[in-house]
Amino acid sequence: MFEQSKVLFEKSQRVIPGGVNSPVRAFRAVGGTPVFFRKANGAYLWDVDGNKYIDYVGSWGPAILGHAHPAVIQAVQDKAVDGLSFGAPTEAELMMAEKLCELMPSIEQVRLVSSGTEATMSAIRLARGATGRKKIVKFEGCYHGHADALLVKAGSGALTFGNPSSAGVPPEVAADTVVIAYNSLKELEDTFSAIGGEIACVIIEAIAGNMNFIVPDVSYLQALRALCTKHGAVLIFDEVMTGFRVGLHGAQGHFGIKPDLTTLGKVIGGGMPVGAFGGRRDLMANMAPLGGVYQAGTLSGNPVAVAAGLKTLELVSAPGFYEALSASTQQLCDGLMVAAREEGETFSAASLGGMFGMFFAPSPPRSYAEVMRSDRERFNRFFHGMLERGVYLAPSAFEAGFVSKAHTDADIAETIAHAKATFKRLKSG
Ligand code: KE4
Repeated sequence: MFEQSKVLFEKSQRVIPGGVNSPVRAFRAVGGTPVFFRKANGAYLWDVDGNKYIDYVGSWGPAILGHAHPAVIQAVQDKAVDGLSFGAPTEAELMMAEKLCELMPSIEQVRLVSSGTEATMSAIRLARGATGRKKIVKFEGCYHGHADALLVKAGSGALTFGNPSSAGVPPEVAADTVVIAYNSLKELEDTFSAIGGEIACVIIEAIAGNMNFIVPDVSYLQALRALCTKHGAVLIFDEVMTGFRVGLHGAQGHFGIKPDLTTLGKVIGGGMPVGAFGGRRDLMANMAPLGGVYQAGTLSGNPVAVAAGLKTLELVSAPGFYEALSASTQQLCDGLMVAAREEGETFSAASLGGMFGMFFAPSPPRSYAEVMRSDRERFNRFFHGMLERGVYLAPSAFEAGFVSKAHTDADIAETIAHAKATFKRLKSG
């Protein structure tokens, strides 16, 4: 079934570390050989062995319209023939900036970059430059890309400095990153009581999609907002994943909470490399060439990538888009839970907008610790059972899943039928 993928993976490992350009793709978490894909269209993927899959990764979020949407492809082609990159201002990036300010009211000014990592790295630097403070606060289980200051895991105690979660991150860099438990009001309050005046920013996934899927209590986020305001810390919502995925105005629109800065990626590029960070005008005024915080990029605001993003944002703005997407995502989760119950499987699922989480646990986790208690071995067996039946899930128990507008009721029903067969197979050991 995966012969060609095996051949290509063996060759790739000779010239690419681990055979992949991003670690999660290597299937290390689930075992087995990563699948090499040749083509994607709508809700479907085809691998190099000709196997077809219903896709619930969607390139980790960007493919919200379905892959290779004709209007997006046309927009890319139309723009590409006029030049791929100028390294100079273009009207396209102006239009993207205006659209982001329109759809994300907390964003008064925005800078385009080429990835989510660049967006969060720049937002952290801006917060430190604007406040003159060094400390940043992040949450265990949240991922914000691979900038040094964010590759940090919790220290021995919640309030002690962080430790690098990657080789190559100097301890003195990690020392200024405090990592605390997600959705824990007490740890939040204790942290601000202890070091509130030293905190440059708090960066959070307002809906966590990198420890599978957790929607925190709105009261928790409201408390976070109030504490940042009280102590003069910049509140950064990392909406690289949730932006235009959970709704037209992101997680901040869902919760009605205004962060000081927002980072974006994925959907705003429609599958092409676009990231962005933006927010309060007084903060953004610190960015070079206006102010002293430096950030740059050869391909920032690339007109071809922006054309894909603009067309994507135009199409997700259609009336009823998110209502329909939310309904099909919830239909998937409900069907998976019914199938699991019928097979006596301890399983739960939850969704918001076009993203969802699945857990081999009695109910959706509310914290990183609870996520870690779910049965990842059972997930891994489920993952492979579904893969063999033609359903492509994220190759890790700690990733969220994504539904696109292209997923039909028939696709959802077929997925649920495959899940029922897979649960039955799991039961037989
Ligand atoms: P990129 O640099 O990968 O474009 O974005 C980093 C990033 C920042 N913030 C959040 C909330 C993110 O989810 C991400 C990237 N997400 C992962 C999937 N969990 C990308 C997949 C990968 O690393 O290959």
